[in-house]
Amino acid sequence: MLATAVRAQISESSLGRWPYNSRLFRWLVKEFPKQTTQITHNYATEASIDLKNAYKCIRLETSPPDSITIDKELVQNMYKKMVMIRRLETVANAMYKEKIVRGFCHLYTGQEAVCVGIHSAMRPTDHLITAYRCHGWCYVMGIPPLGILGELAGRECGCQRGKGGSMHMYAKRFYGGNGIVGAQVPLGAGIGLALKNEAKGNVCVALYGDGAANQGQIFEAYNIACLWRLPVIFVCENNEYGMGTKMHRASCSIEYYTRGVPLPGIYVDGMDALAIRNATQFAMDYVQKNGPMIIEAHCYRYYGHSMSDPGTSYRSREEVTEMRAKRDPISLLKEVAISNGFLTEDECKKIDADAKTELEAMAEKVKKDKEIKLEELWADVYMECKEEGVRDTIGVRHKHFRVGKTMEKDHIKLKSFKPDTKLEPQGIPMEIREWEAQVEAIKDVRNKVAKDVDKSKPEKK
Ligand SMILES: Cc1ncc(C[n+]2csc(CCOP(=O)(O)OP(=O)(O)O)c2C)c(N)n1
Ligand SMILES: [Mg+2]
Repeated sequence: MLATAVRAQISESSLGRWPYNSRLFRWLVKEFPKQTTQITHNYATEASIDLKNAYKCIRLETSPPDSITIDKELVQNMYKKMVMIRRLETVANAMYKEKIVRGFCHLYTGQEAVCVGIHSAMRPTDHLITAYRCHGWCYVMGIPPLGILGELAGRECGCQRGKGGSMHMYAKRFYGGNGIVGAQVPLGAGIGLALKNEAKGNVCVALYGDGAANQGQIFEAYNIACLWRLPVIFVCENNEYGMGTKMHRASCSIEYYTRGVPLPGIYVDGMDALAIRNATQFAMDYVQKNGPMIIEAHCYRYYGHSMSDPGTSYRSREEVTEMRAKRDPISLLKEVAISNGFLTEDECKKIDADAKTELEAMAEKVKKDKEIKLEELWADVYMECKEEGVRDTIGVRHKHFRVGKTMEKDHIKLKSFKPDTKLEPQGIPMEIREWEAQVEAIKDVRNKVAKDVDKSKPEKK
């Protein structure tokens, strides 16, 4: 009976691949994990996944493809990263409760698909800037977990030698970790300006939350980025809550992807890492040719705003439980991986167990590490010191010196600071074309009226 059902499923697919989203197939995988994974394992090297309902688009003539071709390496990679981030946050949470991490700590749990999906579509030369909920981003942008945990605990092994803490971690082409809500968005536009000027075709991803989405500086950044056609993808990580406020109570429109007139926008299911990957790939191509666009990734945060917030006074426990049960991004990708024969249930368990062991060992290492010495506090302030000593240090002007490896030098190579002809709009969007046409029409009318007035004037004798 099982074999017949499975065979029927295989022949149902025109490509001879598993239609992972059919209800019967999901049921088979759930009921007979061993048998189905054995069978699927012999088949899959590649699979096509249907993403028809994952997007909504605005002000776009084309939209992201409604399917994605995936292979074993890609899915395994993405899955491992998501599990690693989940475990990283579990360890950070425990370290906070043990008072090893102090101060702020904003967990990313529940939003793993957003950073792993977006990062999987970025090239190694692209740039990224985000807000304070940054641990997942730090990891995908190349900070090793020990550097993240060490930084949270303020220890020497931290990626900023313990001087930055939770919200201030940086890496090559990764500009943090920013604690001032929304401030990273204009900074992201600035990075985009530098990239446009550098003219190597690189892109900046600038992220912000639904709670930041109503700030004026967001719209100012949209405006200048659109005017100068900057290669920036503005990503609203809509996790449905600000610090303690549901999105509906803070925003007159919760359709964040539509709100950047005349910027185009894509809404994507932020719990589906593959849909996010597809949307980002589309946006990467778009922004290089046309200038900025918005992606709204609709996700959900499982914990409170920060460690001091239990996260249950403005939402019910049932809501969180339901989201975890029905929309968990790791479970969703796991289902795809297993049903397409890219991973088995046992392999998934091993990935999780390995991540847990690895991170717990790192936590122990962090606990044994020490803080930097007091004299080092004003070291590594600048990448390159242009002045004599560290500016604005109280009393004595401290000498600049380097201790940490800090970041490898990888500046954007600016050609000129002037917004010159290279910044001229390339593909002018429809709204601007229409507006320019109207301006021309008004000019014509004015000229015509002026001529008529001239003609009607009596000639001077
Ligand atoms: C300019 C500024 N205003 C207020 C705050 C306080 N604050 C910290 S987080 C936050 C809510 C942000 O919510 P959202 O952007 O949705 O991010 P999320 O916490 O959901 O990741 C606020 C108001 C701040 N840090 N900076
Ligand atoms: Mg939010």
